[in-house]
Amino acid sequence: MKLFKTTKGILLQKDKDIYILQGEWDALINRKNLFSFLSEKIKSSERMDENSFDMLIGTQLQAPIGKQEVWAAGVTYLRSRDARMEESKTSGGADFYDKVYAAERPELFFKALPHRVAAHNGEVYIRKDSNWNVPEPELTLYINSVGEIQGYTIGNDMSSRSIEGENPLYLPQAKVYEKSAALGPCLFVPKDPIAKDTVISISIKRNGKEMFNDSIQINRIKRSFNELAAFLFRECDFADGCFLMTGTGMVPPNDFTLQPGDQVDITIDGIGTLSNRVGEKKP
Ligand code: DO4
Ligand code: MG
Repeated sequence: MKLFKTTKGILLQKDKDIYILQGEWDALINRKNLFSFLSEKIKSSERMDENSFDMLIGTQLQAPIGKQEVWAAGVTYLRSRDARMEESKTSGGADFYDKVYAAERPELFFKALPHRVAAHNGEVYIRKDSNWNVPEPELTLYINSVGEIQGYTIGNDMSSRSIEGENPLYLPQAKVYEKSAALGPCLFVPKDPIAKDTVISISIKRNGKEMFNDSIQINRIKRSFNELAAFLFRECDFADGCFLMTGTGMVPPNDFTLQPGDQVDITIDGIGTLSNRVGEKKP
């Protein structure tokens, strides 16, 4: 099932059927066995026709987030480790990426508060003080307040490679700024954990021309999703649950940087496509 958060309320899509759910987003999603709860809830929920659904999704869609913090895991795929070792060669920081890939403790960092998160079809920003910017397509977990993964969405962990490459201690500036994250288009709530052969793919277009595309199966990740969630919940409480981006397995070639106007489309099997135009913070 898929949950869509709109300015007009919460919509649930189950195969071809659409339901309007009563209730508030955070209270609705933060529970044990969300799939079973939603399966019961639709029995007493009003239906919506496909045209009204398409109209609401086209004009009123929000990111599938309420009050949750967004966290991110890093260097969970070999491709990310290698790209970061390369970009930090001259700063002397390369060893840190190699070590964290192999270490028991994963890299976890705070990514965004909800107001910095772009929705599907919204703008993501690149920093004006960075000359090397990339999107990071990442399967993103929704974890309830007791640490259990209840759903999935598509995440874009926008990153400045020049700032992080200059010095790994600049990571928060490379990663955290206005509209440096996107989530959407929906929260996917499957009966069972997401399939290990799920494919995540990215396409970047400039003036309609494709500049980069790539794809990877999520089973290429070094760590399990439960392991990442468990580390995050070790010493943090999340009253409304939280979102955790699980790291990128795709990095454009070193001569590529995003420009304002670029179109970034990230697709994950079973969830959909998260589309964002690249912009910059207004002065
Ligand atoms: O080590 C810095 C961040 C890594 C990251 O965001 C990723 O691997 O996706
Ligand atoms: Mg990332």
